[in-house]
Amino acid sequence: MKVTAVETRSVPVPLDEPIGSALGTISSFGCVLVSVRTDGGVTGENLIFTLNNRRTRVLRQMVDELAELVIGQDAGHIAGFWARAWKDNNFLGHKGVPVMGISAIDGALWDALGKTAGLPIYRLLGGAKDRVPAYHSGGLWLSRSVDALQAEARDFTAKGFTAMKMRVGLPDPRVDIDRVRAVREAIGPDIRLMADANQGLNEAQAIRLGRMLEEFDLTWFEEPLPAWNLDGLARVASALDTPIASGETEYTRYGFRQMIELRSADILMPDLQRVGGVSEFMRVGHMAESHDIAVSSHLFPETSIQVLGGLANSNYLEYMPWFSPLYSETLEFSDGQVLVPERPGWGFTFNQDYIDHLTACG
Ligand code: SMN
Ligand code: MG
Repeated sequence: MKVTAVETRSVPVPLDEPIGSALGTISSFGCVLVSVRTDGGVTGENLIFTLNNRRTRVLRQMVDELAELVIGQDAGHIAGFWARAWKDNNFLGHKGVPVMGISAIDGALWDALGKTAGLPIYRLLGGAKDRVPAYHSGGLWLSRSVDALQAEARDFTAKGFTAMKMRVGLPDPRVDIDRVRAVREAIGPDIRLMADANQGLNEAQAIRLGRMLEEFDLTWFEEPLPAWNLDGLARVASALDTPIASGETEYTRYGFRQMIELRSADILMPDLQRVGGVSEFMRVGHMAESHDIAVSSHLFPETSIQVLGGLANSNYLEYMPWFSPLYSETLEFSDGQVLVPERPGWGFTFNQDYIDHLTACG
């Protein structure tokens, strides 16, 4: 089966209200939808995005220009595409937009392979589990008041979530602590709580805040430092009892190899768009497995569920509802876990009517 065409489409996706994290304010996204067509009649789909719909054209152009490396080629030779694109991208570099372009096509090829085989991707990958614990990540933003944090946290538990993540990294650590205390009080001791500083701290601040946070029994303290400071992160990890989770801003097996060698984090959380797609997520996942390190996912719950279902060392799926309306199917939850879809490929297909509506509005 050969690839006949790669089609891309930019779709502006608004948020109901702007949200705040240490990364800045987010009020919308620019999604690039990718369709890889094959001569067998099967089409593989995938999605990558930018924050606030900025530089979406650059991202889309990268996918469009990588298409020549896959058109006319065997659609099932995904590792072959990956290696060709890696070499071809050398001059532009092996992080950032060039890798996102590879990820976009890689994921669409896996979806096409699954649809052709009539199997969900996680089974093509070997199949480790049919459900994965999930945490709610679509709230508890820095922009929320303490009352709103408590109400939102209670709402998540009422909806059946047994884990959730809040944002920290405000200029005054005492304010962060008051907010974490308020959420912990609202949810009680049995609900899992994570805190994400979104790279907003320096090493001294991270250790100080991390020590102040120890009493709240966090499941993890995420991305305390700028993503490039991997040795600093290792020092933070060794100074604290609370596990450190990081990796959403890291790229490929080479970046994660360094994180593992330096012991930068206790939990790795690759992002399908930045790590290099399904293929590279699995390489990183297995590398982590050989070091007894757990792997979580970052964003993209509809697609990440398939890679976490393929890894025995996966722990939490990040549930973020931002792109859910773009799909015709919905995630299925049971007792705080997400069931890995048994439908072919991702098990999620684009809802063309809604996408047409968003395009018309944007
Ligand atoms: C995050 C990622 C992207 C935008 C906002 C917040 C956050 C997460 O780091 O882990 O979800
Ligand atoms: Mg994060």
